[in-house]
Amino acid sequence: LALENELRQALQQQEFEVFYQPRLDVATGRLMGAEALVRWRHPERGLVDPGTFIPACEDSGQISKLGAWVLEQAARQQLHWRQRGWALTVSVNLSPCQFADPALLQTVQAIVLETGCDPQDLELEITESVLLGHDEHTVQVLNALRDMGFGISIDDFGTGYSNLAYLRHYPITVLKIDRSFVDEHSQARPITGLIVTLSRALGLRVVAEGVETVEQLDWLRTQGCDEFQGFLVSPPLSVTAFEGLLKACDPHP
Ligand code: G
Ligand code: G
Ligand code: MN
Ligand code: NA
Repeated sequence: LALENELRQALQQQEFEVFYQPRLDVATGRLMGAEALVRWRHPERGLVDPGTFIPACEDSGQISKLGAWVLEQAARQQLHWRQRGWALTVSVNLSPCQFADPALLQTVQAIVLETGCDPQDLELEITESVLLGHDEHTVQVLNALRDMGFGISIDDFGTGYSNLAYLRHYPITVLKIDRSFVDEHSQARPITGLIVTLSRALGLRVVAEGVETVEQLDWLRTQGCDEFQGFLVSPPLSVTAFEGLLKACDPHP
């Protein structure tokens, strides 16, 4: 309960901050986009990772509010960068709990109107668990988000449900390969080739996560993977640090 109150207060007192991890084209190394990842700048505990407070937000019914705040920040940031000549696709994580909220669509529509963002410049990351129920409500919400223009990616792809038939029932645009399949020491590495083949067959883009070494990147290139993110290039960065990277990539866009 203490953490619950603390989180509510943190939202009011603007203690949350959005970090961005760059996403690059595998073939050219060009900067294509960024994943928005929330952080909590706690007055005493410093920068707190989401792994500790996102579950608490989900359990206490505050994730819709926090999720909406992150989406709004990301939308404004995308517009700001676009106006300065950096055309980036910004992706935002949606918690499965946000799909249980009947107000999700209304909330997203209000953010689009308020910010004036173009949903085609944004991508919503969902997990396979969102698709498991296969309920009509989820299908309708995802179709509506896709119709608005949002890209829809499946995060941590390959770690959830093994029935791939569901992919055809949802308006998915991107598969994000879980980092466990990218690791050269993993027995599961051949799965990556399968996911790339699968995404080609379905007309989806494919993004590898957790790329930490040049060997992994070279290997992803041979697999025909489209984009990647990971510590090899950069961890998630504050806006200031991310803009430093933008200027280093292209000082006069
Ligand atoms: O950098 P990393 O520690 O940021 O993220 C840890 C986990 O927290 C990841 O699984 C990530 O998807 C999740 N996460 C980060 N930001 C958000 C967010 O804004 N919303 C949701 N639902 N999850 C997030
Ligand atoms: O579940 P999701 O994919 O949204 O989580 C993103 C998480 O992965 C964040 O915690 C982020 O900090 C972390 N991450 C990003 N790049 C790397 C990487 O190259 N290696 C590892 N181990 N974690 C990474
Ligand atoms: Mn993600
Ligand atoms: Na992921």
